[in-house]
Amino acid sequence: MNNLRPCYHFNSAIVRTPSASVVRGLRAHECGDPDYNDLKMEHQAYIAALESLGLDVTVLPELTAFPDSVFVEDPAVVFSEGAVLLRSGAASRKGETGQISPILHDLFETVLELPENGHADGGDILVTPKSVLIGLSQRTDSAGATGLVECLKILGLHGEIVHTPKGVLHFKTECSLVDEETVLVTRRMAQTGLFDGFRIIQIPDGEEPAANTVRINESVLVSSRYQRTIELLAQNGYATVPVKTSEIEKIDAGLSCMSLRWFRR
Ligand code: CIR
Repeated sequence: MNNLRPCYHFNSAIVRTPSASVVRGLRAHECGDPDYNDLKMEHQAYIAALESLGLDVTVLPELTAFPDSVFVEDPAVVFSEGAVLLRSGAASRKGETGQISPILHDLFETVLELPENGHADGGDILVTPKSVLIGLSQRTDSAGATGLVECLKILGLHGEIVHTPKGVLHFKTECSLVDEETVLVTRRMAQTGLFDGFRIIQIPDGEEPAANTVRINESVLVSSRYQRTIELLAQNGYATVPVKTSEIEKIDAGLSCMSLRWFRR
């Protein structure tokens, strides 16, 4: 990337207030609906954590018609260089792109769009210092990934298409970048070999959902549910900010999916 700042140096974020309809959010396995009030509290604590790390947070209004719209990471991807509007591979989420478009046009000079035949979710995009990894998945197809690589080129960034392991919702469901040369990954993700050039910290078995952390400036946001992962990160020298995720996890979500983050010049 043509970018000398670490790719986790952020000063801005966008989030969206969860609507009561979030309890009908998509999920791969049924483990009960989330409790709306508890989920709202988790979301407020998440915003407070972003602000405590120095981010200026734009909070968008709730959208009843889109139960999963609290997961703003999926309909777009943003960089200091510009934003790209994506198109979800999940039918009920396609309309979220049009809903996030106006604020991106307000905040970014350059806003690009995927070609019409492609699908891609932001949850499949992992930004690393050398390239933007795009995981093919149930939500991101090769037309979408190829279109995204073209958009990234226009922004001066390099995209690389990889395969999300079968059965994993999004590429980032099981991995995150914790510093410029280190990733936190599940055993399944480590075995793909995709991160062979990185130092790998492997999630303790049984704590797989903890892999979706977010490095922001000097800290790592991590789910407070996974004590062994928090200890592992601390042993490796990372400052952690634990955030509750009990309710959002019921609809297959982790920490990265609830915000778009970038460094605003
Ligand atoms: C979905 O299935 O689309 C939502 N229930 C969860 C989205 C999580 N998004 C993400 O990790 N980027």
